[in-house]
Amino acid sequence: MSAVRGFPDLGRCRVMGILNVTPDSFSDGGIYLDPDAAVAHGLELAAAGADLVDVGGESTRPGAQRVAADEELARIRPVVRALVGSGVVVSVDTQHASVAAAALADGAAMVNDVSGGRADRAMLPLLAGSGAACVLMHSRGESADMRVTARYDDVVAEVREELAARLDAALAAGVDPEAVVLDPGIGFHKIGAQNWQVLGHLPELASLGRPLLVGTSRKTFLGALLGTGDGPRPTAAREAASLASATLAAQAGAWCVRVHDVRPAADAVRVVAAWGSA
Ligand code: PMM
Repeated sequence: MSAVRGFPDLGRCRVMGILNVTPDSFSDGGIYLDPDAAVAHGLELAAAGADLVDVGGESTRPGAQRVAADEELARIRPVVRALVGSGVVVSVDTQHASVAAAALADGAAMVNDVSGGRADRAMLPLLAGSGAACVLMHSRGESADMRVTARYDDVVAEVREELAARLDAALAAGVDPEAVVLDPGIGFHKIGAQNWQVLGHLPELASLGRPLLVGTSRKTFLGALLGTGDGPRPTAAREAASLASATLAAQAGAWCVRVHDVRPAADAVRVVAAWGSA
């Protein structure tokens, strides 16, 4: 697997713990809006085995309102500073270059942009200038309307092509290829079976030559899989499916899995590594 600048090879898939400092994220919205609660949870994630903690101040769930950069920064800044000060490796989940720049100045190690550098034209130049590691995720446009954006003839080929275009744009802006992690963006402009098709073909995306981050934790397609006549399985009851999918992503060669429940995932990635090692 290719190395990622600033991240030593651990001989296993990494675990990224999710910390949403938002009022409206789909699974943990509102719980960690208070900075003290957010910092305490970030420290818990790290103690549970998160290799990095992903701090986000803007919900990306379908239909969520965009948040102004200053509001987003006000939410995350005390949290990023406190976690970095405690030795936690922090990534910042933002589509705003100014928020990314402030978090990097505060010691964040990575920028996680769900727009893959599309949303803010200053993002790729910032990444190039800072040399920071980054996740470029696949998504399409700003529209929350999946009926418009989740149309594919061949979802695997098109996600691969569109990720390749984001990687090319990053390199053209001067981003170090060794700094880039790619992410298929599970649940972003992909519905139902499209997510399973992408997950079943991760090696085709890895053939772009960069490590992959995969985020399935508690997402709607798992709720749909496990649903009954009463509707989808509720978010809080998707933990086993989240763990199974993170385990399989690690087994398929993912560089990192992004999860809410860190301890079981941290155990699982170690089992995957040991399984292949003897
Ligand atoms: N998913 C969410 C937010 N940020 N970032 C990356 N790189 N990959 C993802 O799959 C991803 C993300 C939405 O989930 P959340 O509300 O649980 O954070």
